[in-house]
Amino acid sequence: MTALEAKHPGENEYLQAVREVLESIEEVYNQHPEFEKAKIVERIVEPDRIFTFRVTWVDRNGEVQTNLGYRVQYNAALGAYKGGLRFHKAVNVSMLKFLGFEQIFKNSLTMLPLGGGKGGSDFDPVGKTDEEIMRFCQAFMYELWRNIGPDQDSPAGDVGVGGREIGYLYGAYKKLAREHSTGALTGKSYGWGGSLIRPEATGFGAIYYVERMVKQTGDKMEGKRIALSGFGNVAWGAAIKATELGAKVVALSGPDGVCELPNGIDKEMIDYMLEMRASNRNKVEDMATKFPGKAVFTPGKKAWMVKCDIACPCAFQNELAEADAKELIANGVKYVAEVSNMGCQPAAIAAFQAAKIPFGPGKAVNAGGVATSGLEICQNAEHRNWTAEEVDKNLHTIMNNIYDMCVQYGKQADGTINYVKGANIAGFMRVANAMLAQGII
Ligand code: 2IT
Repeated sequence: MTALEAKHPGENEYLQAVREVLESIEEVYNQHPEFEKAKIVERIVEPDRIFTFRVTWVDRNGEVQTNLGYRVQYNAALGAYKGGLRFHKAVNVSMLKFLGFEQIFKNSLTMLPLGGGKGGSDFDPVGKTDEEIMRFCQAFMYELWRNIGPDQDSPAGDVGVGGREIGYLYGAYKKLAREHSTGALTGKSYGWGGSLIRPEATGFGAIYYVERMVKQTGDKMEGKRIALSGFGNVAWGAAIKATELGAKVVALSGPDGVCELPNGIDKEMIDYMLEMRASNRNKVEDMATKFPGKAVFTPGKKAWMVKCDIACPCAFQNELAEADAKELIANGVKYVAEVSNMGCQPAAIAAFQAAKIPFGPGKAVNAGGVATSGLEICQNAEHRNWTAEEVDKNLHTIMNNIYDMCVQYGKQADGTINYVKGANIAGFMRVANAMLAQGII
């Protein structure tokens, strides 16, 4: 870590993600001198390569805009690079390196043949028109198309990139590459290569994992109050599945504040989340304006002020701080599961673990998204569309398997489960063994 900090000063998210993994695997790693000999850790922390490129496009006023685009191809020991694209004004190399690093182990946990990658741009979708988004996606693909493909690197969505953006990106890719390689991008719409359940998959998978965490303690989902942060694709899928299992979604949030939902969320409100996302306004207050009384807006506050049994960050890295953890604990939270990547700050995780509150880490909890991207690639390769039931059944099996591996590797002497440790060791071992078998490359 000292060497890495000196080599990559100021890359705080990246260093945070690496530190968490190295601390978790240290003991197991040291039992494998062959890993040490092949310098697996020194190699795995550095991406295979990073592409950085200029993206120039014309906005609605005819003005020329310039953004930066990136693709981090991190590790291909298990398969072609796979991971989302993030469009957000704060995107930089450190953020994409942390996301790409996490993706290696997450993809490993799915047991599918997926390497790790991530990409994106500092393009800010907030307030943009549909045409501006299309032109930006096309300009982004002018640069990226040569470096992706079903057997090379397959991007998907992340924050700021959903079905609409994937459609524009795929259209541009196909035109430039002159081939219909559907597996070059996932998260496509149904009808031209997309998979049923992919939009819901991150949220559904997360709730399948949470359900196991709850059952582990002899408890049940029914009647549980669950606070979600964000209101995007991930929170949407989690809200559907949590409601279906009889839990009550009591909070959603946005950069502008929190909406408390005293009676839980209903179908109309869940559908409205999609409109809120499509509007590019990025304001959760719109929910309270649309459903007065059913959603009560408080500006400037986070979802964690709302009393709940289960807390699920679904928005952005480091969104849940130590003070939030203390407030949740004081309000009686029973389970915490990260659905966003690295949603909790290290001190918040330490606070939950010290209070003996089961804590599920993002790379295990949210792996259903990329797992279903893997299933989309399978369907593309065999020129077939699976039914929703078939996809959901596969997703559920994968999440159960991930949960079981976390328990296997994370069981502590006192009988409690350290899910962070379990996920990191299980994810790491598969990649490390593959790297070892494939030689020094
Ligand atoms: O963080 C993630 O796992 C994603 N944004 C989804 C990646 C993917 O390739 O589906």
